[in-house]
Amino acid sequence: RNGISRPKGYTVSWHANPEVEKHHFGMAHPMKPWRLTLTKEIVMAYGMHTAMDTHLSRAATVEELVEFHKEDYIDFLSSVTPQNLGTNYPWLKPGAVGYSGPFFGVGEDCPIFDGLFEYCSLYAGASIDAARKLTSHQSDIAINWSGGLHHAKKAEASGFCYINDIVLAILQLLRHHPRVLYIDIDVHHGDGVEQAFWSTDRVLTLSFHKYDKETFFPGTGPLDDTGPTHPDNPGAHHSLNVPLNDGIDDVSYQWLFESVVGPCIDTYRPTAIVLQCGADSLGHDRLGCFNLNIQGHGSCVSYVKSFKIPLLVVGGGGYTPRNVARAWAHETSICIGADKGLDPTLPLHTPFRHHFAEEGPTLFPPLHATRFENKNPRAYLESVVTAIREQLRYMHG
Ligand code: V1P
Ligand code: CA
Ligand code: ZN
Repeated sequence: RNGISRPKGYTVSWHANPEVEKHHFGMAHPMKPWRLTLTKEIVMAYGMHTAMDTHLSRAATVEELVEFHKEDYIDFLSSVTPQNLGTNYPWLKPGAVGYSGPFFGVGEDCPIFDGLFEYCSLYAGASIDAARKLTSHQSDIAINWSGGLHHAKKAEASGFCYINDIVLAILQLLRHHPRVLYIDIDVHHGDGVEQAFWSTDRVLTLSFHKYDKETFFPGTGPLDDTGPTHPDNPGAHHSLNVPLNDGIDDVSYQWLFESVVGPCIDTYRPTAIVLQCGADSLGHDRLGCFNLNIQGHGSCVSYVKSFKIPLLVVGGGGYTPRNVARAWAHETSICIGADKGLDPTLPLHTPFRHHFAEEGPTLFPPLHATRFENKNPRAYLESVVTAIREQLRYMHG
């Protein structure tokens, strides 16, 4: 169907567990795990699952989670429920006073919902499995759209992220790979991953994001934050940040991405790459402020894939579910090399077709007039590229 067949000469694996999709952060919360159901429906409607090794992922074990996270934080995540929250953790009760116990980042952004630990351990297990498929040479590209939760810290949930599956996956890759490049195209700064590998030269982190210290979450990731610069720190110069303003479009973003990522790969020579594909950098995202189309976002995946380096692809943000599903389905097609042959009319039927009614059943809806004005002049983008190339010169001391 649709001319979909297994890619010749390489293997793509898909890691997912439908249990993840059933969890709810709460009605008003922008993170909707069911966007993964929508993604899978498009992928299957095109027949793309027949071109990949599909794996039902399992929950990460506590032993695996504590490779990065603090044990008391994992104890907390695995035992807290909406019902016992107020009783067992009185300091987390709204309005609690006079207690300075651990906070673990719980709150409006990171609520305690039913099945929280199952949700976390399943998306983390999928990223760990995906990384192991790469290290065992059973896959060339491994995909986990439920992962990419880049803000989680050692002992703190942050920005809708509880477990940092990316850090756990990179730790797996580092068992076999001398150098891992992490690239993050989510509209937010990949602060948790950057911080985790702040002190090593075996991971180069590179995040593209909207940056405004005062008004845009998480407020970190200016151009000159390249890692602790004291001379005996091997991690110095191994964090790269590309801060952007509102409204960047496909043409600018693609030029910028290739002008930055190309030299990073040439200089650092990674033996594995992790690409976080947060879809909140698309136009019309509920939280984002960029103007990328599905094609522009996907061109980042095509470019990274073209280097033929073992690749782990993960999801991340993305708050307009129908567009998240379009983007990640399109990017799945790029991974299996089917993007050129894909019919742009979504082959969807009820009950899923109605989710795409707003723009019609197309994979590539054009942006409409309500988009953000592009506040990234060419001269600004050129200055960023120059600065990054300058920073890369420090990398080998
Ligand atoms: O802006 C904030 C915090 C809460 N304020 C006190 C400052 N939080 C953001 C978090 C965005 C997280 C993005 C995660 C990712 O990078 C990876 C999965 O995409 C936030 C926003 C916002 N507009 O930035 N939280 C919420 N909106 C929110 C809205 C409704 C209900 C709960 C949270
Ligand atoms: Ca980013
Ligand atoms: Zn985001």
